[in-house]
Amino acid sequence: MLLAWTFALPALAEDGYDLWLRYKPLPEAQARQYRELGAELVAPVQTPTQQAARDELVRGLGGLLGREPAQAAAVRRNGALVVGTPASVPQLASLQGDLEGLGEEGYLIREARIDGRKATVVAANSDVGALYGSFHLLRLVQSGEPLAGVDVRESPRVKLRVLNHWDNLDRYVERGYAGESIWDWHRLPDWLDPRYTDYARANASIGINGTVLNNVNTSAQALTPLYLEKTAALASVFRAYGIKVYLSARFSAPIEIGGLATADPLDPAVRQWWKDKADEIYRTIPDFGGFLVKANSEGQPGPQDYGRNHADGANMLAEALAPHGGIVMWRAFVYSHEEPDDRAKQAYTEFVPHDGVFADNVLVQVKNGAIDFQPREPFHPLFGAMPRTPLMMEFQITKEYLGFATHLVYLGPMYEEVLRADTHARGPGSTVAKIIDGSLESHALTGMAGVANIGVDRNWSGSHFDQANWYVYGRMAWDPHASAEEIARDWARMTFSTDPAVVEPVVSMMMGSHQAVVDYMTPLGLHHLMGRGHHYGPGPWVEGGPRADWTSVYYHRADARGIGFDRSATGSNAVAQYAPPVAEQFGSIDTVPEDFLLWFHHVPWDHRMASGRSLWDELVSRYGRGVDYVRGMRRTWSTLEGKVDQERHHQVAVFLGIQEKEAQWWRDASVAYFQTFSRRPLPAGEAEPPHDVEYYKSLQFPFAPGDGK
Ligand code: GCW
Repeated sequence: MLLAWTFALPALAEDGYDLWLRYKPLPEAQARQYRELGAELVAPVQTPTQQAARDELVRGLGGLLGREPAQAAAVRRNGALVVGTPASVPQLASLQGDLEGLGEEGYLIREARIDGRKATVVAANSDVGALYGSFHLLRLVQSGEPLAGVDVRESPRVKLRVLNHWDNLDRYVERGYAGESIWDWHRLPDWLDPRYTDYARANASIGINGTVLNNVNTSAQALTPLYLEKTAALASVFRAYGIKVYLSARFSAPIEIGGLATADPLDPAVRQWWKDKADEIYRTIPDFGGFLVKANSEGQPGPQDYGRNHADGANMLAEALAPHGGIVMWRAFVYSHEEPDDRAKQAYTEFVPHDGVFADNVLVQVKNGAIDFQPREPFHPLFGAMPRTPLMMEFQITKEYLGFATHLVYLGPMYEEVLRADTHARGPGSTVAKIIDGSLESHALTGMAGVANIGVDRNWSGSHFDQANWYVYGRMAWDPHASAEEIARDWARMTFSTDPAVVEPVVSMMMGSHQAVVDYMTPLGLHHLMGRGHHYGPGPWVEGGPRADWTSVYYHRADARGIGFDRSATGSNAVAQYAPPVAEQFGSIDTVPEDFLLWFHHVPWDHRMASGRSLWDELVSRYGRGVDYVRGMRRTWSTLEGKVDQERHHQVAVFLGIQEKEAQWWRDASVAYFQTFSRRPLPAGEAEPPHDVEYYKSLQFPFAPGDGK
């Protein structure tokens, strides 16, 4: 009895806190191959980063293989693990030449002879490179990959790989679905929650090297001495893991906390204030990363308040940070109250004229699409349109528009779709990935940002599968050319099991899940149809209110004739912002991919689709297809009962049930609503929505999580 109870305990501990770094014992058949590797570890501990790498290896190999490796200064037996740089481990000096070209953060993993014996080596030019390599090695072992003949050579293709936390100082997380902020500001700087270290470990394991701690809609308080001291405390935890801290800067801070009468970027007193502020920050945090700025967007202050432009604003901050090596990430998510034109065009209109004018330490941070993290958007027309400015990708990891944390939606395929899109900026093959990694226009300063989905929930991300989105974001920031499917496989192996009977069904569920959410929420290029404010649930009927482009009717434009936003030459002509071959493809109803049909065109209800169906029939069938996919995921997941620990299995199963209900609700409400325009019957075999539109409109969710405040 007692024995059974003791054995039952570890299953209870699977609450998701350990993320993909679970290090549970490998099945004996897999563990056997690592016996020698796990016996002896040569890894220095002279610096905090070296210590972090060795701690991780001891923890990881100890957990996976059932015993901690013995630590040694020299290799005494075959098969040992040797980790470090030529400077920290003299035996690695012979690898100096091979390390060339790997840069500050790269590493190699291979077999080599050390001290006359065969060893597995993780070698790098810097401690942080060795830390990244250690995590990679652990991933191989976690996945049961054979190490015989291992030959890994990795270095990041993007320089700044950053999380953006939309966390307020009162711990409220805007668009957060995983509980309140993990930054316990009130108890900082003294109380360093152990969670901060685990956060840093998780990020370092996927190569994330920066974090913006506060919301882009920020209070200027974040820049006061009180908060800088707290930020410095977090930086002191993250430093060992190669992670720099950044802060969102409120453009009007010189007024609010500086006592000045203006924040005009050309005013000498304002410029001096920012220089002094930067000096103060770097006295407190010598390796501070820089500022992220949301200016003149959704009511935030900015240079345009003073008749100046984005470059004036960004360059002023850049000048203050430059002496310290800091950078400015200036967001292109702008749309003004006055601008009556198609919202999708505004960022391009405001930014392209300033190409080449931004200071060297400025990146312009562009959301993946021109509207706002919709379930599917065509790539943002700014990609390819500002060759002389480093453009940083902004992806959303938190699922503001994709079902919050309860829907199982793996974002890897969406990130991949955007990164692989061809802008044709310099002829065919000018992918977004090549703009982000700087290779297309030879930019050395490159970056990717992901809006974090992290909160105090035990499982960090609000659901077990949302951890995969944090994971894939990091891996794609490291390598924007990487494959979403391979990353899903790595994640599933580390997170659930190395058993292919678990991994393959899980990967297949994940890979189709993005298309499914597009289908049941916004098929065929529809967008921005969610509930007002909180963005929970369907709201295709949303109209009125302060501005047209915060409604749904502005975007879908359904009428008796058809549906969709005409952005072709006969409409807003947003297509003209793309390079000519793309503009041509998107601009014609005959050549636009069906996935973007209603994004770019107002299409008659009886338009013939590739399937042979009318647009109306196709639309209804896409909605149904999305719901069916969720049903399929439920079935697949139920077959994994007993193969995945009970606690996590149960929560995923329940969440899939919520997802199915909500997918059905999206489908029913949308079909009922659009039918009032199409006035057509549902295609054969499609169920009538159980309620009329008035019912769906009447549903209210005043306390849905994550709304902006
Ligand atoms: O996606 C929208 C969100 C806002 C957010 C804004 C932005 C932080 O609804 O909550 O504000 O975009 O990206 O600035």
